[in-house]
Amino acid sequence: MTELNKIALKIISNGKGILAADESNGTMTKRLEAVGVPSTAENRLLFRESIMSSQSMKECIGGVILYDETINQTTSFGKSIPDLISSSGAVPGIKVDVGAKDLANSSEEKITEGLDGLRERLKKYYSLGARFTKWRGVYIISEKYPSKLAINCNAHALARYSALVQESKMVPIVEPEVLMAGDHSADICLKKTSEVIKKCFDELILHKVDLSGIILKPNMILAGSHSKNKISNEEVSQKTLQCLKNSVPNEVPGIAFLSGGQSEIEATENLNLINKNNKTNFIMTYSYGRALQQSALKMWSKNIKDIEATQNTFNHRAKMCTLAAQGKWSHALENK
Ligand code: 5MM
Repeated sequence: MTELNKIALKIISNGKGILAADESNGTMTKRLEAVGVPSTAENRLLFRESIMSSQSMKECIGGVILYDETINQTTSFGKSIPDLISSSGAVPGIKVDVGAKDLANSSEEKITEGLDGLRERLKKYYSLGARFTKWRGVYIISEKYPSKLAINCNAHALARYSALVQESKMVPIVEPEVLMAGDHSADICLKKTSEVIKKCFDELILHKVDLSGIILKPNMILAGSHSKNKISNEEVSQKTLQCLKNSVPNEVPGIAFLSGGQSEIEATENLNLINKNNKTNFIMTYSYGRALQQSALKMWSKNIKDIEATQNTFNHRAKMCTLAAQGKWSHALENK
């Protein structure tokens, strides 16, 4: 077992999952303003240190993805954020892409940037305590999209990023997110997501990335958010498993899904069914942003000093997701 494989397994084994708290300041500002809290560096830290000090950090969360601002912050009780995460037994991680920019010659699509100077930034993040990283490519679905161009160049960037991250002794999370927006069917999502993931692995292999030392972070297979033909949760799990079984090499230790705009319950129920029906060797867990933090953020916004209520809400959500990562979740437990 390589060191990278050990780190990956530490993050995702035994029902543990990933807290994706890597919202850039722009996105975090939208999230905070939506619940009526001013987006200051102090408030962003207060919410994040509250949930990152909760009990479920020890029991449910194997890794936390941070944003550059947060990995450099010190909590109000004097610990650095990476130390706070490590002291709960979880692994600190960092988003290293600098965002999705318009793709030249296909301006409705995006290419994720951040390769320039990445080797040097990785050294700095390692010294701050990070042991894994994240890079997200985004793809839209329509009749003509994602284009071959977007599929190829995002896969190339994800592979170059992964190779550099492994060189720096950290585990890359490879996140190709096929967005839910649109009126497409689940079968179109299945076809296009499979194409995207397969191309990512072609490039990862070309770039000699050690596949046992990565974590894949894909979307689930869903009908578009405006589709009239929604499918059942059972079908979501079956199609998602079909996609991954056919496009992910066996060496990959685990898959940590993004929630992508699903509600907290939907994302939990789908993950639970995926695990119940999983006949592959892949660990299937969560790397949720919104589906882990939404309720906690709402609760926190009622009284930003009431840390206990915020933590209770977060603990419940994390516990439900961890049960789902083991196929042990139920509606009854949700409402207990
Ligand atoms: C937490 O949100 C991340 C993106 O932030 P920016 O758009 O501000 O850079 C995002 O990459 C996230 O990690 C994943 O998409 C998963 O989040 P969801 O909310 O889809 O589970």
